[in-house]
Amino acid sequence: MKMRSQYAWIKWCMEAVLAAMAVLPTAANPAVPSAPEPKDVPELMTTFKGEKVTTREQWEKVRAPELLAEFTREEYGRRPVERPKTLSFAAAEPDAVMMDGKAIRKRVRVSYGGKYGTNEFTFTAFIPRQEQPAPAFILICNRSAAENIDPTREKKSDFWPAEQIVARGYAAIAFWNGDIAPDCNRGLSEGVFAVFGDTSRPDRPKDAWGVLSAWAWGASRVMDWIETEPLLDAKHVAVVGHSRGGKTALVAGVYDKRFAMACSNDSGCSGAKLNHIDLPRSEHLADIVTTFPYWFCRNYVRHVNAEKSWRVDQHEFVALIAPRLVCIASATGDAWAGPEGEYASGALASPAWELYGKKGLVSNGFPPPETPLQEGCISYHLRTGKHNLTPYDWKVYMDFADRHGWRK
Ligand code: GTR
Repeated sequence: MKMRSQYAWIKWCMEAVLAAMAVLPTAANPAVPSAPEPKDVPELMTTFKGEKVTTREQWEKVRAPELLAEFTREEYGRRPVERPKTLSFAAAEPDAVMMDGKAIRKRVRVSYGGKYGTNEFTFTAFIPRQEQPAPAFILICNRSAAENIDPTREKKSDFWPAEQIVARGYAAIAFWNGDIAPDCNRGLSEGVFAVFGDTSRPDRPKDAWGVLSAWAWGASRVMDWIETEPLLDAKHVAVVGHSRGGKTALVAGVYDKRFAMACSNDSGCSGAKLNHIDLPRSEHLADIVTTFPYWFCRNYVRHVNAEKSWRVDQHEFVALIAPRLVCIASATGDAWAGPEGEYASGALASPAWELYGKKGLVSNGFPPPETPLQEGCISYHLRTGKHNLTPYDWKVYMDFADRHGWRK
C-alpha cells in the first residue's frame, strides 16, 4: 500500500513537470505570446465630430479623408510631388532570359527631375515566361541590396526568394530603399528630397514628408512602370516590406490605390502595431522618434508618450487600404514589433471592409503560429522565429493572392 502511494506521488510529480514543460517556452515549443486586450481604442467608425459612420459613402467622403489628413499631417508627412512630369523609364541593361529559361529579367532605370535637380534609381524585375500578363510582388528592400536582391542571382537570399516567386507564376520585382533616400538623418537632404526640396533643415515644415513616405513614393514609381509593361498585370500588384519596409508597404498601400495588396511583415511601431495595447517589451513612439526621427514628419514628436490620448491609432491607417487586400505578419520571437498589437490592428480595421460587403480579418482570436487567417480581405499570420522576412512569409502572401484569383 505504502509502495503504491509512493509510486503515485512520483507519477504525479512527473506529470506536473511534463505539463509545465508543455506550457513553458523551449526551443522546440516557443511561447505563443499571451494576448492582452486593447483598451480605449479610438473608434474607427465615428468621425472626429462624433458622427457614426454606417455607409460606404460616409466613409469615402468624410471619414477616410479626415483620417488620411490626420496621418499625413501628424505622422508620415505631406509629399511635395506624386508622379513627376519628368518621369521616364529606360532599360539599364538589355533584357535577359534567366532562371533556367523560366524568367525574363528586366533592369529598369527610373529618371526624374524637379526644381532642384535630377536623380534616378534602377530596379530589377523577374517576370515569369508565360502567355498571360503576370501579377507581381514588389519588394521594398531595406537590407543590403548586394546580399538580398542580386540581379545576377549569384547571391540568393531567403529575404527575396525570387525563384520561388517566379515558380508560382508571380513577377518578382525589387528596389533598394536607399536608392530613393538614404536610411539616415542626411536622407532628408539626399535622393528624392534633394530633387524636390531640402527638408533637412531644422525648421523644415512640420508636416513635410519623412523618409518612410519617400520610400513608398519609390514603390509608386515602380508601379508607374508596371502600368506601361504589357508582360505584367497592373491590376494585381502587391507591395511587400519587412520592418521599416513593412511600415513603408502600408504607407504605399494607403497613398496609392493602384496597389491591390499591401504586405506588412513585422512592421511594428508606426506600422501595423496598435498603440492602445499594453506591450511593454514593444517599441513605442518615444523609442522610434529618438532613433529614427527622419522617418516621419516633425509633428510626430508631439505624440510621444501621449499616443494613448491621440485621437487616431494604427488600425485606422490599415483601414485606409479597404476594400483592397492587406497581409499582416508577425513572428513569435519579435516582441519589439508587438505581434498582439499587429494582430489587433487587423481585427479593429475590419469594419472598413464590412462597409463594402466584404470581410476584414476573420478570426476567433490571436492565432497560434503557422496558422494563417485568410478567409477575409486581411490575412494575418504569426510565424515561429525571429524578426525576419522568410520564404514561409512569402508563401503565405502568395497563397492569399492565389485565393483571391490573381493567377488566371
Ligand atoms: C528597429 C526599429 C523598428 C524596425 C526595425 C527594422 O531598430 O526600431 O521600428 O523598423 O528596426 O526595420 O528592422
